[in-house]
Amino acid sequence: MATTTDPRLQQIEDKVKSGRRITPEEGVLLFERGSLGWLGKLANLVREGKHGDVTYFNRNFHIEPTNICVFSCKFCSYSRLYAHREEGWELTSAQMLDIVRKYDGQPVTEVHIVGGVHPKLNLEFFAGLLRDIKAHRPELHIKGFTPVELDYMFRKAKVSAEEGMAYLKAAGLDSLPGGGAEIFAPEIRKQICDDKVDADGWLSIHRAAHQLGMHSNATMLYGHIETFAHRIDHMERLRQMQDETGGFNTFIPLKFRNKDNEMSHVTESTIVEDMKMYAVARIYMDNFPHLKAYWPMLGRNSAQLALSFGVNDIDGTIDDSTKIYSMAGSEEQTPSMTTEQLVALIHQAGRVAVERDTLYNTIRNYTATSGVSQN
Ligand code: V47
Ligand code: SF4
Repeated sequence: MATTTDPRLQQIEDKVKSGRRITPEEGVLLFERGSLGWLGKLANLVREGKHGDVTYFNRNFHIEPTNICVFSCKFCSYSRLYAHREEGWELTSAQMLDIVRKYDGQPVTEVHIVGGVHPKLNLEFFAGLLRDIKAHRPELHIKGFTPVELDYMFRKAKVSAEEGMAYLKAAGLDSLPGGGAEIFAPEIRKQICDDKVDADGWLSIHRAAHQLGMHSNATMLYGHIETFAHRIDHMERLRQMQDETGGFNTFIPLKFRNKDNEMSHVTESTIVEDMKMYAVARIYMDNFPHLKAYWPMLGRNSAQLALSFGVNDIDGTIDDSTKIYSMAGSEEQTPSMTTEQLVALIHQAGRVAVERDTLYNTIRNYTATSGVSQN
Protein backbone atom coordinates (compact mmCIF):
# COMPACT_ATOMS: atom_id res chain seq x y z
CA MET A 1 0.00 0.00 0.00
CA ALA A 2 2.81 2.44 -0.81
CA THR A 3 0.63 5.40 -1.73
CA THR A 4 2.75 8.20 -0.34
CA THR A 5 5.94 9.70 -1.69
CA ASP A 6 6.58 11.61 1.54
CA PRO A 7 9.34 9.75 3.44
CA ARG A 8 8.07 10.93 6.83
CA LEU A 9 4.59 9.63 6.11
CA GLN A 10 6.10 6.41 4.77
CA GLN A 11 7.87 5.99 8.10
CA ILE A 12 4.56 6.42 9.94
CA GLU A 13 2.91 3.92 7.62
CA ASP A 14 5.65 1.38 8.36
CA LYS A 15 5.24 1.92 12.09
CA VAL A 16 1.48 1.53 12.02
CA LYS A 17 1.70 -1.60 9.87
CA SER A 18 4.09 -3.20 12.32
CA GLY A 19 1.85 -2.31 15.27
CA ARG A 20 4.12 0.36 16.72
CA ARG A 21 2.76 3.49 18.38
CA ILE A 22 3.19 6.85 16.64
CA THR A 23 4.46 9.94 18.48
CA PRO A 24 2.55 13.20 19.04
CA GLU A 25 4.75 14.91 16.40
CA GLU A 26 3.85 12.20 13.92
CA GLY A 27 0.18 12.64 14.86
CA VAL A 28 0.33 16.33 13.95
CA LEU A 29 2.08 15.43 10.69
CA LEU A 30 -0.82 13.15 9.78
CA PHE A 31 -3.21 16.09 9.98
CA GLU A 32 -0.84 18.45 8.18
CA ARG A 33 0.37 16.26 5.35
CA GLY A 34 -1.74 13.10 5.09
CA SER A 35 -4.04 12.98 2.06
CA LEU A 36 -7.62 11.85 2.63
CA GLY A 37 -7.15 8.67 0.60
CA TRP A 38 -3.89 7.66 2.28
CA LEU A 39 -5.20 8.35 5.80
CA GLY A 40 -8.37 6.42 5.06
CA LYS A 41 -6.46 3.38 3.83
CA LEU A 42 -4.18 3.35 6.83
CA ALA A 43 -7.03 3.86 9.30
CA ASN A 44 -9.02 1.14 7.59
CA LEU A 45 -6.09 -1.24 7.98
CA VAL A 46 -6.07 -0.55 11.72
CA ARG A 47 -9.84 -0.90 11.92
CA GLU A 48 -9.93 -4.18 10.03
CA GLY A 49 -7.01 -5.49 12.08
CA LYS A 50 -9.05 -4.92 15.24
CA HIS A 51 -12.58 -5.71 14.07
CA GLY A 52 -12.61 -6.96 10.47
CA ASP A 53 -15.88 -5.74 8.94
CA VAL A 54 -17.82 -5.82 12.19
CA THR A 55 -19.68 -2.57 12.84
CA TYR A 56 -21.57 -2.10 16.07
CA PHE A 57 -24.81 -0.37 16.95
CA ASN A 58 -27.12 -0.60 19.94
CA ARG A 59 -30.74 -0.03 20.91
CA ASN A 60 -30.77 2.96 23.19
CA PHE A 61 -32.57 6.10 24.24
CA HIS A 62 -31.56 9.25 26.06
CA ILE A 63 -32.94 11.08 29.05
CA GLU A 64 -31.97 14.74 29.30
CA PRO A 65 -33.11 15.68 32.81
CA THR A 66 -32.71 19.43 32.28
CA ASN A 67 -31.11 21.99 30.02
CA ILE A 68 -30.82 24.53 32.85
CA CYS A 69 -27.11 25.00 33.41
CA VAL A 70 -24.87 27.00 35.69
CA PHE A 71 -22.23 27.06 32.97
CA SER A 72 -22.19 28.97 29.70
CA CYS A 73 -20.03 27.02 27.26
CA LYS A 74 -19.73 29.12 24.13
CA PHE A 75 -20.42 26.20 21.77
CA CYS A 76 -23.59 25.11 23.57
CA SER A 77 -26.90 25.76 21.78
CA TYR A 78 -28.88 23.77 24.26
CA SER A 79 -28.50 25.18 27.74
CA ARG A 80 -30.34 28.01 29.48
CA LEU A 81 -29.14 29.84 32.57
CA TYR A 82 -31.11 29.40 35.78
CA ALA A 83 -32.15 33.07 35.51
CA HIS A 84 -33.96 32.17 32.25
CA ARG A 85 -35.24 28.82 33.43
CA GLU A 86 -38.72 29.46 32.05
CA GLU A 87 -37.18 28.96 28.57
CA GLY A 88 -35.79 25.54 29.46
CA TRP A 89 -37.00 22.25 30.90
CA GLU A 90 -36.55 20.38 34.14
CA LEU A 91 -37.96 16.88 34.47
CA THR A 92 -39.06 15.35 37.76
CA SER A 93 -37.96 11.83 38.72
CA ALA A 94 -41.50 10.63 37.98
CA GLN A 95 -41.37 12.13 34.47
CA MET A 96 -38.02 10.47 33.82
CA LEU A 97 -39.33 7.14 35.06
CA ASP A 98 -42.28 7.56 32.68
CA ILE A 99 -39.77 7.86 29.83
CA VAL A 100 -38.17 4.57 30.94
CA ARG A 101 -41.63 2.93 31.20
CA LYS A 102 -42.38 3.96 27.61
CA TYR A 103 -39.83 1.33 26.56
CA ASP A 104 -41.39 -1.52 28.57
CA GLY A 105 -41.51 -4.59 26.38
CA GLN A 106 -39.09 -3.09 23.83
CA PRO A 107 -35.62 -4.60 23.42
CA VAL A 108 -33.63 -1.49 24.34
CA THR A 109 -30.46 -2.21 26.31
CA GLU A 110 -29.16 1.23 27.31
CA VAL A 111 -30.34 4.56 28.64
CA HIS A 112 -27.93 7.47 28.24
CA ILE A 113 -28.57 10.20 30.83
CA VAL A 114 -26.93 13.59 30.29
CA GLY A 115 -27.98 17.17 30.70
CA GLY A 116 -27.16 20.62 31.99
CA VAL A 117 -25.83 21.34 35.47
CA HIS A 118 -28.90 22.47 37.39
CA PRO A 119 -28.00 24.32 40.60
CA LYS A 120 -30.85 22.72 42.56
CA LEU A 121 -30.43 19.07 41.52
CA ASN A 122 -27.96 17.18 43.67
CA LEU A 123 -26.22 13.84 44.18
CA GLU A 124 -29.11 12.48 46.25
CA PHE A 125 -31.64 13.38 43.56
CA PHE A 126 -29.68 11.55 40.85
CA ALA A 127 -28.91 8.55 43.10
CA GLY A 128 -32.67 8.28 43.72
CA LEU A 129 -33.34 8.41 39.97
CA LEU A 130 -30.81 5.61 39.36
CA ARG A 131 -32.41 3.46 42.09
CA ASP A 132 -35.90 4.04 40.66
CA ILE A 133 -34.80 3.07 37.14
CA LYS A 134 -33.02 -0.07 38.37
CA ALA A 135 -36.02 -1.03 40.53
CA HIS A 136 -38.22 -0.82 37.44
CA ARG A 137 -35.86 -2.42 34.90
CA PRO A 138 -32.74 -3.91 36.51
CA GLU A 139 -31.10 -5.15 33.31
CA LEU A 140 -31.22 -1.76 31.54
CA HIS A 141 -27.65 -0.43 31.39
CA ILE A 142 -27.44 3.12 32.73
CA LYS A 143 -24.70 5.16 31.06
CA GLY A 144 -24.92 8.51 32.71
CA PHE A 145 -23.45 11.87 33.63
CA THR A 146 -20.34 13.66 32.42
CA PRO A 147 -17.55 14.78 34.79
CA VAL A 148 -19.01 18.28 34.40
CA GLU A 149 -22.23 17.17 36.08
CA LEU A 150 -20.44 14.80 38.47
CA ASP A 151 -17.81 17.30 39.60
CA TYR A 152 -20.57 19.77 40.50
CA MET A 153 -22.63 17.10 42.32
CA PHE A 154 -19.62 15.80 44.24
CA ARG A 155 -18.34 19.24 45.26
CA LYS A 156 -21.78 20.28 46.52
CA ALA A 157 -22.12 17.02 48.47
CA LYS A 158 -18.54 17.48 49.77
CA VAL A 159 -17.43 14.01 48.67
CA SER A 160 -14.33 12.98 46.74
CA ALA A 161 -14.54 11.64 43.17
CA GLU A 162 -13.87 8.15 44.56
CA GLU A 163 -16.62 8.39 47.19
CA GLY A 164 -19.10 9.96 44.80
CA MET A 165 -18.53 7.38 42.07
CA ALA A 166 -18.81 4.49 44.54
CA TYR A 167 -22.10 5.96 45.79
CA LEU A 168 -23.58 6.32 42.31
CA LYS A 169 -22.36 2.87 41.30
CA ALA A 170 -24.12 1.37 44.33
CA ALA A 171 -27.27 3.29 43.30
CA GLY A 172 -27.20 1.72 39.83
CA LEU A 173 -24.88 3.70 37.57
CA ASP A 174 -23.18 1.25 35.19
CA SER A 175 -20.86 3.39 33.07
CA LEU A 176 -19.92 6.94 32.07
CA PRO A 177 -20.52 8.54 28.67
CA GLY A 178 -17.73 10.53 27.03
CA GLY A 179 -19.05 14.08 27.24
CA GLY A 180 -17.61 17.21 28.78
CA ALA A 181 -14.09 16.61 27.52
CA GLU A 182 -14.21 19.21 24.70
CA ILE A 183 -10.51 20.11 24.17
CA PHE A 184 -8.32 19.52 27.21
CA ALA A 185 -5.70 22.25 26.56
CA PRO A 186 -6.31 25.07 29.08
CA GLU A 187 -5.79 27.87 26.54
CA ILE A 188 -8.73 26.52 24.48
CA ARG A 189 -10.87 25.58 27.48
CA LYS A 190 -10.48 29.13 28.76
CA GLN A 191 -12.01 30.46 25.56
CA ILE A 192 -14.85 28.00 25.02
CA CYS A 193 -15.84 26.59 28.44
CA ASP A 194 -13.90 28.56 31.00
CA ASP A 195 -15.75 27.78 34.16
CA LYS A 196 -16.30 24.04 34.08
CA VAL A 197 -14.19 21.09 35.22
CA ASP A 198 -10.66 21.11 33.76
CA ALA A 199 -8.75 18.30 32.06
CA ASP A 200 -7.32 16.86 35.26
CA GLY A 201 -10.71 16.92 36.93
CA TRP A 202 -12.30 15.20 33.91
CA LEU A 203 -9.62 12.52 33.86
CA SER A 204 -9.76 11.99 37.66
CA ILE A 205 -13.46 11.23 37.57
CA HIS A 206 -13.03 8.69 34.75
CA ARG A 207 -10.08 7.21 36.64
CA ALA A 208 -12.21 6.82 39.77
CA ALA A 209 -14.86 5.04 37.68
CA HIS A 210 -12.27 2.75 36.07
CA GLN A 211 -10.84 1.88 39.48
CA LEU A 212 -14.28 0.69 40.52
CA GLY A 213 -14.37 -1.57 37.46
CA MET A 214 -16.71 0.69 35.49
CA HIS A 215 -16.08 1.45 31.81
CA SER A 216 -16.43 4.78 30.06
CA ASN A 217 -16.11 6.62 26.76
CA ALA A 218 -14.21 9.75 25.79
CA THR A 219 -15.18 12.50 23.37
CA MET A 220 -13.35 15.41 21.72
CA LEU A 221 -15.15 18.47 20.37
CA TYR A 222 -13.25 19.36 17.20
CA GLY A 223 -13.48 21.77 14.30
CA HIS A 224 -13.70 25.13 16.05
CA ILE A 225 -10.76 27.22 17.31
CA GLU A 226 -8.39 24.40 18.21
CA THR A 227 -5.21 23.55 16.28
CA PHE A 228 -4.07 20.10 15.15
CA ALA A 229 -1.59 20.14 18.05
CA HIS A 230 -4.47 20.66 20.51
CA ARG A 231 -6.30 17.68 19.07
CA ILE A 232 -3.22 15.50 19.40
CA ASP A 233 -2.58 16.75 22.94
CA HIS A 234 -6.18 15.78 23.81
CA MET A 235 -5.81 12.32 22.31
CA GLU A 236 -2.39 11.87 23.92
CA ARG A 237 -3.80 12.53 27.43
CA LEU A 238 -6.50 9.95 26.80
CA ARG A 239 -4.05 7.43 25.33
CA GLN A 240 -1.84 7.76 28.40
CA MET A 241 -4.72 7.27 30.78
CA GLN A 242 -5.90 4.25 28.82
CA ASP A 243 -2.42 2.75 29.24
CA GLU A 244 -2.86 3.24 32.96
CA THR A 245 -6.45 1.98 33.49
CA GLY A 246 -7.65 0.23 30.32
CA GLY A 247 -11.16 1.43 31.23
CA PHE A 248 -12.12 3.32 28.07
CA ASN A 249 -14.25 1.55 25.49
CA THR A 250 -14.76 4.11 22.77
CA PHE A 251 -13.37 7.36 21.44
CA ILE A 252 -15.94 9.70 19.89
CA PRO A 253 -14.82 12.78 17.94
CA LEU A 254 -17.72 15.25 18.00
CA LYS A 255 -18.00 17.70 15.11
CA PHE A 256 -18.65 21.25 16.28
CA ARG A 257 -22.05 22.51 15.11
CA ASN A 258 -22.52 26.26 14.93
CA LYS A 259 -26.24 27.01 15.01
CA ASP A 260 -27.63 29.31 17.73
CA ASN A 261 -24.60 29.48 19.97
CA GLU A 262 -21.93 32.03 20.84
CA MET A 263 -19.56 30.49 18.30
CA SER A 264 -21.91 30.74 15.34
CA HIS A 265 -19.31 32.84 13.49
CA VAL A 266 -16.97 29.79 13.41
CA THR A 267 -17.36 27.86 10.16
CA GLU A 268 -18.11 24.16 10.54
CA SER A 269 -15.56 21.58 9.37
CA THR A 270 -15.90 20.11 5.89
CA ILE A 271 -16.67 16.46 5.31
CA VAL A 272 -13.06 15.92 4.18
CA GLU A 273 -11.83 17.35 7.48
CA ASP A 274 -14.30 15.15 9.35
CA MET A 275 -13.10 11.98 7.63
CA LYS A 276 -9.46 12.93 8.23
CA MET A 277 -10.31 13.45 11.90
CA TYR A 278 -11.72 9.94 12.22
CA ALA A 279 -8.80 8.42 10.35
CA VAL A 280 -6.16 10.16 12.48
CA ALA A 281 -8.06 9.20 15.64
CA ARG A 282 -8.09 5.53 14.60
CA ILE A 283 -4.37 5.61 13.82
CA TYR A 284 -3.37 7.55 16.95
CA MET A 285 -5.58 5.93 19.60
CA ASP A 286 -3.99 2.52 19.29
CA ASN A 287 -5.16 1.34 22.72
CA PHE A 288 -8.81 2.35 22.33
CA PRO A 289 -10.77 -0.65 21.14
CA HIS A 290 -13.56 1.32 19.42
CA LEU A 291 -14.06 4.48 17.38
CA LYS A 292 -17.59 5.87 17.14
CA ALA A 293 -19.23 8.17 14.59
CA TYR A 294 -22.25 9.48 16.47
CA TRP A 295 -24.81 9.72 13.68
CA PRO A 296 -27.24 12.22 15.30
CA MET A 297 -24.45 14.76 15.28
CA LEU A 298 -22.63 13.88 12.07
CA GLY A 299 -25.68 12.95 10.02
CA ARG A 300 -26.37 9.38 8.89
CA ASN A 301 -24.74 9.73 5.45
CA SER A 302 -21.44 10.99 6.82
CA ALA A 303 -21.56 8.36 9.59
CA GLN A 304 -21.86 5.72 6.88
CA LEU A 305 -18.88 7.17 5.03
CA ALA A 306 -16.87 7.18 8.26
CA LEU A 307 -17.06 3.37 8.26
CA SER A 308 -14.32 3.55 5.60
CA PHE A 309 -12.18 5.89 7.72
CA GLY A 310 -11.57 3.83 10.85
CA VAL A 311 -14.98 3.90 12.50
CA ASN A 312 -16.50 0.63 13.77
CA ASP A 313 -19.47 1.93 15.80
CA ILE A 314 -22.33 4.28 14.92
CA ASP A 315 -24.23 4.42 18.25
CA GLY A 316 -27.87 3.48 18.32
CA THR A 317 -31.55 3.83 17.62
CA ILE A 318 -31.89 7.02 19.78
CA ASP A 319 -35.66 7.30 19.20
CA ASP A 320 -35.64 11.08 18.97
CA SER A 321 -34.74 11.41 22.64
CA THR A 322 -31.86 13.92 22.49
CA LYS A 323 -31.92 17.61 21.63
CA ILE A 324 -28.23 18.58 21.97
CA TYR A 325 -27.45 18.21 18.27
CA SER A 326 -30.73 19.19 16.65
CA MET A 327 -30.57 22.47 18.62
CA ALA A 328 -26.99 22.99 17.40
CA GLY A 329 -28.01 22.60 13.77
CA SER A 330 -27.43 18.97 12.84
CA GLU A 331 -29.27 17.77 9.74
CA GLU A 332 -30.81 15.12 12.03
CA GLN A 333 -33.61 17.23 13.49
CA THR A 334 -35.57 14.28 14.92
CA PRO A 335 -32.86 11.63 15.37
CA SER A 336 -34.39 8.20 15.26
CA MET A 337 -33.39 5.06 13.36
CA THR A 338 -34.98 1.63 13.46
CA THR A 339 -32.81 -1.44 13.85
CA GLU A 340 -33.62 -2.22 10.23
CA GLN A 341 -32.35 1.18 9.07
CA LEU A 342 -29.14 0.90 11.09
CA VAL A 343 -28.46 -2.58 9.76
CA ALA A 344 -29.15 -1.45 6.17
CA LEU A 345 -26.87 1.57 6.58
CA ILE A 346 -24.03 -0.68 7.75
CA HIS A 347 -24.64 -3.33 5.07
CA GLN A 348 -24.74 -0.72 2.30
CA ALA A 349 -21.21 0.25 3.34
CA GLY A 350 -20.12 -3.37 2.85
CA ARG A 351 -19.72 -4.07 6.58
CA VAL A 352 -21.24 -6.58 8.96
CA ALA A 353 -23.82 -5.18 11.39
CA VAL A 354 -23.64 -6.40 14.97
CA GLU A 355 -26.00 -5.30 17.70
CA ARG A 356 -24.05 -4.85 20.93
CA ASP A 357 -24.75 -3.96 24.50
CA THR A 358 -22.98 -0.97 26.07
CA LEU A 359 -19.94 -3.09 26.94
CA TYR A 360 -19.66 -4.51 23.39
CA ASN A 361 -21.02 -7.96 24.16
CA THR A 362 -22.65 -9.23 20.98
CA ILE A 363 -26.44 -9.38 21.11
CA ARG A 364 -26.98 -10.33 17.48
CA ASN A 365 -24.83 -10.60 14.40
CA TYR A 366 -26.76 -9.61 11.28
CA THR A 367 -25.19 -11.13 8.24
CA ALA A 368 -26.04 -9.37 4.98
CA THR A 369 -28.83 -11.86 4.26
CA SER A 370 -30.50 -12.15 7.67
CA GLY A 371 -33.91 -10.65 8.27
CA VAL A 372 -34.39 -7.83 10.70
CA SER A 373 -37.28 -7.28 13.04
CA GLN A 374 -38.54 -3.73 13.51
CA ASN A 375 -37.90 -1.52 16.62
O1 V47 B 1 -19.72 17.39 25.95
C1 V47 B 1 -22.41 20.35 22.85
C2 V47 B 1 -21.08 18.21 22.77
C3 V47 B 1 -21.34 16.60 24.32
C4 V47 B 1 -22.22 20.98 20.78
O2 V47 B 1 -20.40 8.41 25.35
C5 V47 B 1 -21.60 19.75 20.93
O3 V47 B 1 -21.52 7.25 23.91
C6 V47 B 1 -21.04 19.75 18.72
O4 V47 B 1 -20.74 13.47 24.99
N1 V47 B 1 -21.59 20.96 18.51
C7 V47 B 1 -22.34 15.72 25.05
N2 V47 B 1 -21.01 19.13 19.90
C8 V47 B 1 -22.71 14.48 24.22
C9 V47 B 1 -21.75 13.32 24.39
C10 V47 B 1 -22.04 12.00 23.80
C11 V47 B 1 -22.90 11.90 22.73
C12 V47 B 1 -23.14 10.64 22.21
C13 V47 B 1 -22.59 9.50 22.73
C14 V47 B 1 -21.75 9.60 23.81
C15 V47 B 1 -21.18 8.36 24.41
C16 V47 B 1 -21.45 10.86 24.34
O5 V47 B 1 -21.96 17.24 23.23
C17 V47 B 1 -20.74 17.74 25.08
C18 V47 B 1 -20.19 18.58 23.95
O6 V47 B 1 -18.89 18.20 23.62
N3 V47 B 1 -21.72 19.39 22.22
N4 V47 B 1 -22.72 21.33 21.97
C19 V47 B 1 -22.19 21.61 19.52
N5 V47 B 1 -22.71 22.81 19.30
FE1 SF4 C 1 -23.89 23.35 30.39
FE2 SF4 C 1 -22.97 21.16 29.14
FE3 SF4 C 1 -24.01 23.22 27.72
FE4 SF4 C 1 -21.65 23.50 28.92
S1 SF4 C 1 -22.12 22.02 27.24
S2 SF4 C 1 -23.36 24.99 28.96
S3 SF4 C 1 -21.94 22.30 30.76
S4 SF4 C 1 -25.13 21.92 29.14
